[in-house]
Amino acid sequence: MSSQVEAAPIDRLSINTIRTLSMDAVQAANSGHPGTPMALAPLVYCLWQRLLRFDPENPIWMNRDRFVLSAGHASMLLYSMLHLIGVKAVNAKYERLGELSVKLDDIEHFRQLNSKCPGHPEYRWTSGVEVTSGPLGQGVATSVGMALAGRWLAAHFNRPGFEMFHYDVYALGGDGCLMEGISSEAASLAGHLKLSNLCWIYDNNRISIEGPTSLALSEDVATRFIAYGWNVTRVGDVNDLEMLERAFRVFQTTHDRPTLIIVDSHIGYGAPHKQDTREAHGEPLGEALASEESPTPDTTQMPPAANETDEEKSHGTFSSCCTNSKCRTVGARAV
Ligand SMILES: Cc1ncc(C[n+]2csc(CCOP(=O)(O)OP(=O)(O)O)c2C)c(N)n1
Repeated sequence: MSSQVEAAPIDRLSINTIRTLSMDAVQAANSGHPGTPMALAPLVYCLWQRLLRFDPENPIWMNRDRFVLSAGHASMLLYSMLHLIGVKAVNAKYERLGELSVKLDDIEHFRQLNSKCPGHPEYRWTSGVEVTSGPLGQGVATSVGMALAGRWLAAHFNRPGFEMFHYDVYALGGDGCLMEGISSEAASLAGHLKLSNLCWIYDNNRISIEGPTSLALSEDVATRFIAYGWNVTRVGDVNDLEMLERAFRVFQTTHDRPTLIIVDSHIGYGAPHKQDTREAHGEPLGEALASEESPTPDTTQMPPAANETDEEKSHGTFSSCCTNSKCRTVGARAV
């Protein structure tokens, strides 16, 4: 497996910041799902940083690309992104509030009453959340309707030389989402309608809530989606940003069918004893990774803060988080 150590320092720092912010929030709440945010941090980073057409100042811009976190239990993945890219808040009436959608204080109160970071994402409660998710399959299924709506808007309002609507919809789900019948029905319809503005990302981590997915799932997902009429592509290592970007570009240049990107990842990536285990799915990792029955975290997988370069220390968009004295995201990694 290639390592994200090959990524540029600023990319590496950004990805690890998403990871550690997510881990810390779950730890502070003593409840939640750290493993998938740790695994998929590179994926959301690549998508939001390199591809998504989205204005943090205006999260309700009508032609924005939509990102749907169908694996709603991994909500800290989304909250970390919304916080770090500085998405601004609008209220339920879509009035701009001029403040961050997800403040550090919200993350510190993850899963607590009134926090903008409830256990599962809620539409119109947290700006930047496009779909309420948590019931597995719901987000991916809804994304089909969103892609369909995009096509409808384009057909009704676009004029030659004046394209008002051409947005894409990305939905991220795991084994649980694809096990649910609703996702099969929705995928079939998307294939039938040739919704090429729709991209599903399947987190193929081989682990679910009870243990290995082999306990309950042995179908060939790729072949099933090919049968639905989808374009199917694969990224063998979620830490490979270039391969991820290439897969997303394939989606963007596919104009006759929806795309499924199957991404191999390791739940709880970097946790010395919990990576690739069901425990990483829905349990806090422990007060410090170092106390997790191991004297030291696996620093080959997550560079410690002590090794930060000057460039990393003075990073741009992510700096408001990492330099905040209340935030443990970088310091927590020091060993
Ligand atoms: C319809 C539905 N059934 C059950 C659950 C409870 N549940 C939450 S997460 C989960 C397992 C999801 O597994 P997977 O998609 O592989 O997520 P990962 O372990 O990779 O985070 C289950 C069964 C749910 N949220 N929705």
